[in-house]
Amino acid sequence: MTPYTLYGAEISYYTGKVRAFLQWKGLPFVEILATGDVYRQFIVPRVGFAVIPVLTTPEGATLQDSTDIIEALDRRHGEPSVFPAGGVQRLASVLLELYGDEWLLIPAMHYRWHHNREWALRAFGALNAPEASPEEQLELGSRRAAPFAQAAVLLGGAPHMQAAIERSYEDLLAELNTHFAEHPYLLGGRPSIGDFGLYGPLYAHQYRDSASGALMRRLAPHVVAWVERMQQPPAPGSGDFLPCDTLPPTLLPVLRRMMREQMPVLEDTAQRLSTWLAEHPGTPVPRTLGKHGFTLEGEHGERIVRPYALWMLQRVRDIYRALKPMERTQADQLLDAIGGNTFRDFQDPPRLVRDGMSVALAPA
Ligand SMILES: N[C@@H](CCC(=O)N[C@@H](CS)C(=O)NCC(=O)O)C(=O)O
Repeated sequence: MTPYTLYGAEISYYTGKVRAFLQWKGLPFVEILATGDVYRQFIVPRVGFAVIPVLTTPEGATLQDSTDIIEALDRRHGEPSVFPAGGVQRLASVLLELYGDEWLLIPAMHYRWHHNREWALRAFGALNAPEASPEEQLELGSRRAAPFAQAAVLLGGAPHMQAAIERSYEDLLAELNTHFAEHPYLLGGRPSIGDFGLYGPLYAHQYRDSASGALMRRLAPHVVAWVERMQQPPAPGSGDFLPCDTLPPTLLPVLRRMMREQMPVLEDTAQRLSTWLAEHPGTPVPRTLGKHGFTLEGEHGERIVRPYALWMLQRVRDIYRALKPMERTQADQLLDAIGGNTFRDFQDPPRLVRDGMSVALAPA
């Protein structure tokens, strides 16, 4: 089979998500390091903006966005799928994909830029100019990484929030450590889309960045073992989700955390986007819509409003709405158990499509 080509990097959150999927699915691929030249000569001309990961198919089509890439390839290559057939498991797994993709950016960026800064600058320099000297790489990394380094604060990591971010992340590690002591993956013996979503931050930042990796090894050895299973799947394409659409009880604290931390922000984002759309008819939606407040571990911070997250939430809501009556009842019991009222009663904004790293109104 002609291979896929993945343009990405080891330090990249969403590249890790796609790479692990390709490996588990047993799809042949070659990975091309996204150096400065590769961005200039391939990524920007093909995609229109600078981003990784990008994937090209054997037929030469270009796909961008880890969520779309995985969905398209999973559909194309069929079973075994990373989307569970059982409705409750499917819902839980896409909720956790959304949590990993959009919310765990906060600790991932905070730890990278506030605890692993020089390490990360050197890694960015090495990526952009693999042949340069270490001093040149550090200097180049400092220039190239500036927007990413700023993002740590824009996403919510201002100094007064950092202790809360660390408390939340360390507690999440403890919850996942308990879970992975009993189960190889989130839903049993096979990775689901939720595993790939969590793996982005937990591999590319929290396992690989030097100080963060030491923290994970000290606090959560079972999470380390899961990261390594995801990195090198012992048996690609095999294993089963737990039978009868059940969720392991050890996953409930993680889902509760997601509902408590992220859902209020999504709710406010939806309100702001709906207002913005009404006030700016016909205008492309920017990547960020100002700032709003958020609460973590009882502390109040500010962060940029990201409409993109609502496109991911819309996919989750579509899955919830499409559940069969029996599954819907069980899903509602799950939502009761995890504090999921806001999700169940969500005031959906107008129908959206993804537009690069932002969203647009879906065509009528
Ligand atoms: N939602 C996108 C996010 C991709 C993304 O943010 N990639 C990062 C690297 S891990 C990037 O290239 N960011 C460029 C930017 O934020 O301008 C996905 O899932 O692929």
